[in-house]
Amino acid sequence: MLKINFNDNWMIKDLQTEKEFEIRLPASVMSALLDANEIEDPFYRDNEDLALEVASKDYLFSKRFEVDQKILAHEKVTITFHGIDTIAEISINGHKLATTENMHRIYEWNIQPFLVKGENVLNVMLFSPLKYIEEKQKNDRLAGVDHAVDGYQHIRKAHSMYGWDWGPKIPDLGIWRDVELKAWNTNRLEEIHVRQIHEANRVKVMFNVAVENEGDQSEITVLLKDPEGNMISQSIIDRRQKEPLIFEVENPHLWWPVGYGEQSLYTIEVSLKKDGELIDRLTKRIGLRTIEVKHEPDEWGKSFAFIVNGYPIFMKGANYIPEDNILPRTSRERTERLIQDAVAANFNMIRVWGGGHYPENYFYDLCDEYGIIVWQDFMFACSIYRLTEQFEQSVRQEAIDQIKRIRHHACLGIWCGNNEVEEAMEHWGWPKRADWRRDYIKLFEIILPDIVAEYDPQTFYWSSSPSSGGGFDNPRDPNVGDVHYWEVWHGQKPFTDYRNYYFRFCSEFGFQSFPSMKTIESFTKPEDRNIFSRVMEKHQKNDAANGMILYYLSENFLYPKNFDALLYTSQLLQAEAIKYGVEHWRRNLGRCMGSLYWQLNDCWPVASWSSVDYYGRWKALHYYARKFYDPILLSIEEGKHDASIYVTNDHLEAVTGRIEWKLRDNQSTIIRQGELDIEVDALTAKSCQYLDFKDDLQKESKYQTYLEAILYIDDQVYSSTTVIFTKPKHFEFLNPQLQVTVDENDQQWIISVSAKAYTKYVEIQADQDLILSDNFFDLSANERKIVTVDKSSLTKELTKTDLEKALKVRSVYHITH
Ligand code: BMA
Repeated sequence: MLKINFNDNWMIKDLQTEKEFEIRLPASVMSALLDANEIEDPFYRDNEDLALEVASKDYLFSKRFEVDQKILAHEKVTITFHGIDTIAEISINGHKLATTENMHRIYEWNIQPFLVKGENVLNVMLFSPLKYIEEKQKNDRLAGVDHAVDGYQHIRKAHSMYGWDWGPKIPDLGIWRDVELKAWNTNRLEEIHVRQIHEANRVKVMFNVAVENEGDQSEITVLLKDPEGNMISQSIIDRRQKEPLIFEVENPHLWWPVGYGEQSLYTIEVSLKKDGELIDRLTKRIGLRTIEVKHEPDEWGKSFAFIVNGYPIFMKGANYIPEDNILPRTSRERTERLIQDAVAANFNMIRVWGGGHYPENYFYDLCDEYGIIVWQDFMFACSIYRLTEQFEQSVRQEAIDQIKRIRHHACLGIWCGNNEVEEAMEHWGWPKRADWRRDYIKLFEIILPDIVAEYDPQTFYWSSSPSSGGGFDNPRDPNVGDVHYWEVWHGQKPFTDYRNYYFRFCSEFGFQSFPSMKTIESFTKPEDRNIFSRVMEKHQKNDAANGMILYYLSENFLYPKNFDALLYTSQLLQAEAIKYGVEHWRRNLGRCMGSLYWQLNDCWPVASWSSVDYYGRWKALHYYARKFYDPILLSIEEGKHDASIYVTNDHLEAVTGRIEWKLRDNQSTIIRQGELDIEVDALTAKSCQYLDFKDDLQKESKYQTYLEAILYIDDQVYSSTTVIFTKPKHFEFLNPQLQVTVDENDQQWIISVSAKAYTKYVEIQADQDLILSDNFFDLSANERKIVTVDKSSLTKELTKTDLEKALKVRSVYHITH
């Protein structure tokens, strides 16, 4: 088979102005106009407003290409569009091939009959995605969220491109994935479906291979290579047999999520031969593993637990949204950095949220390689969908396209029908219309599970997130299935409210913060730097959020001295809130089996729930996540006058160690102390020590006393934590007089920080972005905290003096001083 990448030499034409620009795919109207300096960066200040005008027009994408006799001689010549965004008419040399209306589909057409020798013209007319939904919504008003352009749910296009409560309204148009030309004769490989049967020390790998022309007797060979690249089995498929081909792999190298073992990947190569000549080949990488979801009645309700290779594993991670609102700006490098950030923060799961788009192949490749399990939503979120015949056809085919593309990946853990549609229909005050409910049940509880059962029967299907199993049966039940918990934040409940629930799996909960000053500088002028300014409000998409941040601020911290201190404090609030929930659920490991906070990343520079901002900068929450998702978590559940020290062990082996605890005053003088040896079984959380401090936490001392706990493993400090017994705003923090020194070895910068008094949330900053081994940490007086930076992670070389000069430190005391 001849395959030609068709991304080069395209033109885009604005049909109103008749202006034309050269482009290379993937490309969008916004990216092309930006590259041609025709528009200003829509992410800067309030430029977003221009985008709706751009998106209200139609554009022509076209490509002229030469075809020679060699190509024309093939029986079939097809053109494959891996992603068209969205409403389009495709034609070749004036012959209309098709119209499209689903960005999530992969389209292919035979163009052989229309090709001519010499120059050919391929046209893709892209029509305004705004006009399209306006029309549809006029005829059939469907409920949805109000922060997106009205009617967005009528089109199969990433909802969040129309705006979300963290996303700009930039409903771009384009050809967002590769285009390929393929030419072949007789036959070709269509697809391969792999299933696995795990037995003691053996995996049976079953293959089903489909070819385009089943009547043709070309020879199909399947070959399996182990993770080192050695061939372990090879066989020719007997085409007369309908049974799948089975390879038995003895002593398999299993694939594990990160932290549990290797991410071993086997390779399958399928080749198609005609009269001894290779005519097509297909390669896939798979992992040998089982991932099941246990959803069974138990003493608390009904579980929701991921069982990987037989072990119940607590899922730790966050929700993933599109990485950029302007799709061609994304890249493998950016995605890899984000996944490395996830791994650095001890994630083992990422949930691909249903209001965006299905990620690129490299996203799943990277998750395979790094050991991140993917919770995959189908792309439906927070809305009613009308199952017209055309819509149903379109989403059926979309599901089939995407399942076939993704199903072989080791990382794929679950298919989920939608985000929050069942919950919205029950609890968001929408009319309970029978036609809406009928279409919901049909799509999410009949059509999609049937398609998953047919095309990927080994992956668990869950109808909605959150859900208790479907059928509008109390989707918010805290004891059944998964839960999205938003009472902290949207409901203005205190952080402590998380402790009232023992969810089986919390797949969403979140808290907003502002990004760092550097990120804000990227889209503002100095005069915009006030959170209520027009520009800052443009970059805050949740109307209630600034008020919410200020409310929680008033509950927890002193009033910040300036804008930068406010940004810093907002990140502390976010980090503390999420830590409160996660530590509690991990202390209840077994009953609760997963925590995915909202949200990992941003699609533009904005105030949001993310822990990593648009530029990849870690907020305080991401450093906190690294600690609260540590596989061995030391945590303190503090009461008014008492505390329990817990250790949660996510490893498959028991852990032994020693805990030291010290009750100290604000100058870190020890009031009481103790130590204990601990042993915590595999996959268990244990309350190791209960401490009663009624006598120590008297009227005044309550505001000056903190508890510190240190966990030693193999006589080395493994981690430490502190708690106070009042809100930070009421604690009498003294001036810590932070001292910083810098040292280096070949690989690392070694920064050491010390304080003259107890302080919290010590942040180290520099001009250059640094990813530190720890940040936003607590510090007792006269104790040295060592933080390292890998030199290889820096974008610019630094000398010791440069770094010493550039370093800035602050802590809770500096919110007001
Ligand atoms: C959840 C998500 C998103 C939203 C977020 C914050 O419900 O599913 O729709 O962005 O809350 O409000």
